[in-house]
Amino acid sequence: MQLVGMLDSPYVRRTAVSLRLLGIPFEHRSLSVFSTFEQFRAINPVVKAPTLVLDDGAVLMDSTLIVEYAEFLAGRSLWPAEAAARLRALRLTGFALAACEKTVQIVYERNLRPAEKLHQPWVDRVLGQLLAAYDELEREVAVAPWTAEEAALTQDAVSAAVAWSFTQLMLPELVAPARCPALAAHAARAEALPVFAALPQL
Ligand SMILES: N[C@@H](CCC(=O)N[C@@H](CS)C(=O)NCC(=O)O)C(=O)O
Repeated sequence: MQLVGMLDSPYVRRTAVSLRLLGIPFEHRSLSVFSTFEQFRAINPVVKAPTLVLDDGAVLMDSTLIVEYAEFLAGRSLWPAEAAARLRALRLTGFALAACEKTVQIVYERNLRPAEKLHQPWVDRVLGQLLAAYDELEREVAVAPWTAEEAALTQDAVSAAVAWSFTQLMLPELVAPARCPALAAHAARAEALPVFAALPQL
């Protein structure tokens, strides 16, 4: 199987980290949806990263769907088994994915739109949503931090660390670590783990 997309995409990175944690072997093809658009389009006409290319040539996109398929293949999951813990992990992953999406929207607004066409009310709205997602995550993680053990990483712990590192890479001036100390500490611990270090965002 090939995982196509660059690791500076939080969606590609959470997928790659999840596949490794699940023990699913894959070849990583670091193609960009921008600088190698045509090459990417030849693989997936929709040009979305991540894209998983299966051994029979079938193509699957969307990080959550790829991880779901990988969990099916692995016969195990990165979600907690117990109901309350599962719900919490799903809720926190939702915040992490929203933080990824809002970071990407601000980056695209800045990098893809001509400066004179930038619509500041939209950027302000998205930034408010981004900060709300991180504030919610911080509130929860400060009370109940995740384990720092690689073998015990759950999907919410993976996605929150990937999201935080991505936002710090792309928009460090908009979300200060001092605003979310527990989350920043979690991300630092995760980035030091072999599975994260083997799949750096840069
Ligand atoms: N919900 C998707 C989001 C994937 C996504 O938006 N990826 C970005 C890269 S970070 C992308 O493909 N951008 C190109 C585009 O949307 O045209 C997922 O979880 O995989």
